[in-house]
Amino acid sequence: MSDCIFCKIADGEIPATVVFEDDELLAFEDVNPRAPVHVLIIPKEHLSTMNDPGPEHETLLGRMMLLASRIAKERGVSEGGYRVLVNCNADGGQEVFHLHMHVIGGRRLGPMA
Ligand code: DGP
Repeated sequence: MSDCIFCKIADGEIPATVVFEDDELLAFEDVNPRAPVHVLIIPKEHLSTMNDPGPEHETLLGRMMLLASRIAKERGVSEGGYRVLVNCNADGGQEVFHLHMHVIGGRRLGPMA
């Protein structure tokens, strides 16, 4: 999608600190980290929100979750604990309308707001 900032990151038009990439997924450091570990996982396919995936995206979503687990292990936060979340639309606090999963850890996060 031409005006989507995360599509531009996936296309290499906007720089990001990439931590994982394959043909379907990209993971990169959040520009405004809320914790020592704050990585975003996106599908390269443009899906705007968590409302958009269909049955055909089942494997893709599963791969995103598995990648979150892998990144947490690689960053050394898996045993201490971490949070995986997806914000959806206005009430969910979504700011960038390209589906993304946050992997946040490295400090005591406390209860969900
Ligand atoms: P959300 O509220 O779930 O839509 O969070 C969007 C996140 O995306 C937010 O934590 C900041 C991050 N972000 C926004 N623009 C950029 C960018 O250009 N580069 C990177 N690396 N992260 C960005």
